[in-house]
Amino acid sequence: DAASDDDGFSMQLGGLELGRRDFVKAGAATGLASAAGAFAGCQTALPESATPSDSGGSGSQGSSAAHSHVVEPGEKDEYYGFWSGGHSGEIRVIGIPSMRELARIPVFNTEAARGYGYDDQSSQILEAGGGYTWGDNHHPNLSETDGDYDGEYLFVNDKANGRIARVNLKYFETDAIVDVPNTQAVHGCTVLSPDTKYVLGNGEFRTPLPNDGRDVNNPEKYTALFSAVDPESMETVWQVKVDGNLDIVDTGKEGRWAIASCYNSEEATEIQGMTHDDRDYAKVFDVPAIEKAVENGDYEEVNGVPVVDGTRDSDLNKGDEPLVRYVSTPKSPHCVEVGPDGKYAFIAGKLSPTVTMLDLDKIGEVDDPADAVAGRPKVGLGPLHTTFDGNGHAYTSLFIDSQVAKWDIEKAANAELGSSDPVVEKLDVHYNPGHIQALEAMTTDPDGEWLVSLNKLSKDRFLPVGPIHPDNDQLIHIGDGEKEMELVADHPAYPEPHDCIFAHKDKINPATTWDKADYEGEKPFVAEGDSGVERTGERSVHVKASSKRSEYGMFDFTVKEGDEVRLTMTNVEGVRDIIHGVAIPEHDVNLAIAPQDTREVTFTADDPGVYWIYCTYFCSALHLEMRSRMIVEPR
Ligand code: CUK
Ligand code: CUA
Repeated sequence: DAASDDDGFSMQLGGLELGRRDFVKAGAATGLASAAGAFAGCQTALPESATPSDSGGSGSQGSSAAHSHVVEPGEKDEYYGFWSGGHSGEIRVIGIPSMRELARIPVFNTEAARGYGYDDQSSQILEAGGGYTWGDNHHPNLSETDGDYDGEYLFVNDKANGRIARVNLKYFETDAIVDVPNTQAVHGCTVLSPDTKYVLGNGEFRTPLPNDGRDVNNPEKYTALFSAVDPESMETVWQVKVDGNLDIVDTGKEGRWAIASCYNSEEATEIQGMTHDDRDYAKVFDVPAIEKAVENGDYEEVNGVPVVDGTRDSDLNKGDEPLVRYVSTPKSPHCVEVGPDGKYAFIAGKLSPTVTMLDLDKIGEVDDPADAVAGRPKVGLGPLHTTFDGNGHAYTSLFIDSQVAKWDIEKAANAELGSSDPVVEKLDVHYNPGHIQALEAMTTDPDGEWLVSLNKLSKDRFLPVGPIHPDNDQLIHIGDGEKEMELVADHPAYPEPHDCIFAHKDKINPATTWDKADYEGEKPFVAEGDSGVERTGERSVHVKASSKRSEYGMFDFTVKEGDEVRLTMTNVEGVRDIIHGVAIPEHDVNLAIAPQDTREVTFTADDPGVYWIYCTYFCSALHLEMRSRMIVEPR
């Protein structure tokens, strides 16, 4: 029961249960510059009452940074950062290096400030994506051309409902969500470099195939799928059935290899079984070989998708060109990242203090995929994610040590497996980093300079806001990798980012107003003077109106009780940043319309009466007067 659980927790800590105050005092008295944190267990980070340690944590870590991240008033950031929002379902746009939040892009969630999930178009995107009201997005990816970000799209997974969404970076808006068939949890997600041929999604949870009630009590028949989605049509074009599950994925730079990590090769359904064996594996997918198998008809169609068999015993894995190579790794690896030159895939050990380097030039040549292991530096406790400065260094987050380990890639390739010699430097970060990301680290030409460590816990770093704390994203200066790392800023993050990706501002070209041509044929453009009400049926009307500062195209309109009202509203402004909103009290109507855009909403006018429509965006000195009346006459 709960009470004895609590006792058990204190007991686990032995005599180390110190109050936070005592602990801070003790730390100060002994002149410790850093304290606590390293005692954290793998799955549970312990509170402040852990042992002081010289190797980890950051309880009293301070900063008087030599490198400023301040962007002066009127100046702009150099980089866009796109943060996954975890189970908030959104993407956040943050300027680097200032760490200022610039925008939130609702993706799997509804969001009132932008009217997302309120107007018909965005409601249809959510509906087509399965009709769920939330998602758990972890891995944002930017579309690439020639291995570099082309600024067109951002793709992100939904772990909760097995989906992938696309954000149109012209408008910073979600424009498609695909509910990937046959898959329950899309976790790893990446684009196939160098030209975004596919968006690839890792099915993490194993389920019966199809999951329609068959085999529910036969876990040995469950399976996990690796999925390829077409980035334009957003349709799932093929899937690969594998042994074990799939965690995270990245691709080589040449469009051939996709490398995924796997835990639970035991295929167990509870943790004891999942952690029974000593080893797991990475899976290396040969994309052209998979395409060939699909072309040859070597698949089973399940829910409209060709599913090829990539399990170890599959005939398709027997020949010279196996679809999937299974590479043995230490137990429960976590992230896979491919370095900028595409030579190595870096597979973080999580339970093992090492990172396994897989030689992608060799993986297609060797008989035993284990012979493609090119290095395995020992970097510290709990390695989760790796990023790059483009100058030969890798930086790996250490979840348990609460540190970033910087290490030399070529040294690691030449060192003995398990050597810690390649480690150049370690920096204490706040509690329990997950992803770390450096500028443009996923391209062939990373920019170095800044790195962000996305730490899961903030504890006492910020003003307390109740028991649910923000995360702590820390900005770290890395320069060109020749100098020491320096912690520059803390940044509180609302739950719960996992990963982020950075693009230089020159690679992103957002529109400042809408381009009518982009929705021609889908929605009308209601010019001033085109406003009016048209009865379209016994119980339906179409209301069309324009909006500008500070009036709607109609000061009032009349419908009948019970009418289904389709309201089409255009913002005819040509000036950027003049948004008009449409709020209709007691009808759950909420539109946000950017200049030259049209939004539509359909609702029922159930109750006779007068309803004052008002504008939600403060658009002019007469914003409060920007009103219209919906008159609902009794039938
Ligand atoms: S996962 Cu969250 S910290 Cu979903 Cu990329 Cu590693
Ligand atoms: Cu339009 Cu306020």
